[in-house]
Amino acid sequence: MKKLYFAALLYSLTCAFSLYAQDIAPVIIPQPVNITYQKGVYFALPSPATISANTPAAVEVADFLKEKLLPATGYNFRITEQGDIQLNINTIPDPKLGNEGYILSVTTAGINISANKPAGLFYGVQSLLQLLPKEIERKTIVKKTWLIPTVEITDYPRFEWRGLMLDVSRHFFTVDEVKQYIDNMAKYKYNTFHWHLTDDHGWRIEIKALPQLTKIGACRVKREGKFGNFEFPKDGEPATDCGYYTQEQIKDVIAYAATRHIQVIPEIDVPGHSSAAIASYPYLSCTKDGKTFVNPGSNIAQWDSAGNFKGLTVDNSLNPSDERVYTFIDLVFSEVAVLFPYPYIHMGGDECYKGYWENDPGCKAFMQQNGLRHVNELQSYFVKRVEKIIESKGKKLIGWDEILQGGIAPNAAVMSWQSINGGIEAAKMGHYVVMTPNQNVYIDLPQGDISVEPDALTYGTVRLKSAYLFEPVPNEIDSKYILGGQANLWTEKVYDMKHAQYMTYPRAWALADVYWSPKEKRDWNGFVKRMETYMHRADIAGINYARSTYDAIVKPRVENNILTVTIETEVDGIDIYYTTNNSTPNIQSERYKQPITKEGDYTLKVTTYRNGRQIGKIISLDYNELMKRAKK
Ligand code: TNX
Repeated sequence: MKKLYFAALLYSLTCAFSLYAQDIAPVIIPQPVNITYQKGVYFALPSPATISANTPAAVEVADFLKEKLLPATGYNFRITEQGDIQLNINTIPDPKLGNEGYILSVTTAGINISANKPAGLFYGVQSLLQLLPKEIERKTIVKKTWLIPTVEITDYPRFEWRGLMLDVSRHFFTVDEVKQYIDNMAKYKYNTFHWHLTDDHGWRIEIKALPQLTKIGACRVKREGKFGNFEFPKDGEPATDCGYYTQEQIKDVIAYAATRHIQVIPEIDVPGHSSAAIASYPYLSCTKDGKTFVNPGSNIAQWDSAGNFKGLTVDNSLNPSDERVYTFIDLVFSEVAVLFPYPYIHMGGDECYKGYWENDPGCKAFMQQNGLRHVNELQSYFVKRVEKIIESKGKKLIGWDEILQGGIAPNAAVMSWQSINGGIEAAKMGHYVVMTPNQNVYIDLPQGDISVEPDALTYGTVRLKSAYLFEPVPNEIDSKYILGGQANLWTEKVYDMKHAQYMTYPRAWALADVYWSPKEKRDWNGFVKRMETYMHRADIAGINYARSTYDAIVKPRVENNILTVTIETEVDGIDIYYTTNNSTPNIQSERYKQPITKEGDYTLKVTTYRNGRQIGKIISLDYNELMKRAKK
């Protein structure tokens, strides 16, 4: 009888377990190198559960895991000798795992993660967390059996540099927000946080030798609304919109990131983009006219009638012919180099407007004395000086691809943003490269139709699929020079952390696959399915993300003087419905099958459905807008 009862219990438990099967089939972002699993067989976390770790560094990873498991499970994991979850640093390194790889094995008896280095254990732990039911993302206790599918995973990254960049100058983010951003990126095995700390719109890092930088440079006049067209500061208007990190706070962020195996790379953007520094110390510029202000989001660019860039109305570049500028840079990088324990310091170098240099008697004389024929060579002179300063602090220089202009500094690494071409050029000369072409990885650009996306810069669109299909290693170069890639979040038009998350995800999920997973595992349809799992998890975790990938893509063109509109979707299995009579489209509207060719003035309204349920937004484009786009 007892036996029968036990068998019945076992049966009902197995049923219960297999009911969960769909819920927790192994889905991991980024896609592991190799994963096998046994369908319907699980390990259930016991309570009280135990973790073992074989070195002090492994214990740190165990502590991180404990902390992540506690809120939703309520289980107080003890660290013991032979734990239910075992974290082991290999005594004999496994060459295929390198510094960041791991093996994760879940059997009905328990969990084992092994790695050569703590970073690998940490990534094994991230995969384990992703294997747990999505409720693990909750911050309060969930009463349930915590089942983990039995898997064997062998995993290691394709690239050593997997970054996200956050611009905290255009819009400031608090220490807690920055930590939250870092904690989230760690889930997807990103290992580099590029912190864009200075720009025209605010200097955000305390430099003790140069107190004005944060006294003046960290504050701007307050403006609300659409960043980019704000009124210039008025005479005597107080600058009340302030934000910077003290050195203690910077250390705190670096330590927080370090427990997540993320290196923090500081960017001090010189010689352009330096309004905040010049407002603090006007002697740094050629003009020295005291007219440079910490930009609150005003437009300082001038364009001619044909739409070509003419120049800047405010001088925002450092004067490369003035020794005091190098003294300033030395002071800044002395402190930066002590704070940030990682090899690279990013010196910016992008978009330096050289018009003020061209007209400056000092710069002209300096160029003549030094045999510099063009202002690009003057910039190159500047970058080489900065490289010497950075190297004198025991660090390496990385900068945006403009540092190639006029000749690259001898050991500089290049972050290629205008396209991949700067990266190709640099790699061909034997320089290391981080690929960040705006066409694929600029997550400040809209990810869907601009008519339904939030305020954003619009010189391009980066749809999820173009992020996913990005290939960081061009054919013609030696792949050893490509350190990896990043997604860059510029924040001119990113107004708060929720908005930052919306811009980041799902594109940073896609790019996690690009930077971590083997190239041959790239599979768009498979990614879409995994992404949907993560959307549910993000819902529970309270992380914002965009669903723009489900929206229709409207492509108007003019053919034989008639407007023709093609509509596509980037996700398969989605139906498009539209109207041209001003009514709101739904599943009963015309289903899109072929390009729409219709004469006369009309408004196209389009939406998308999947399995009979609306999944995309309604996009409404009137005739003028369609024609405008068709002509582009
Ligand atoms: C270009 S990317 C910039 C940034 C802007 C960004 C906007 C780069 C190195 N410079 O200053 O914020 O475009 O997408």
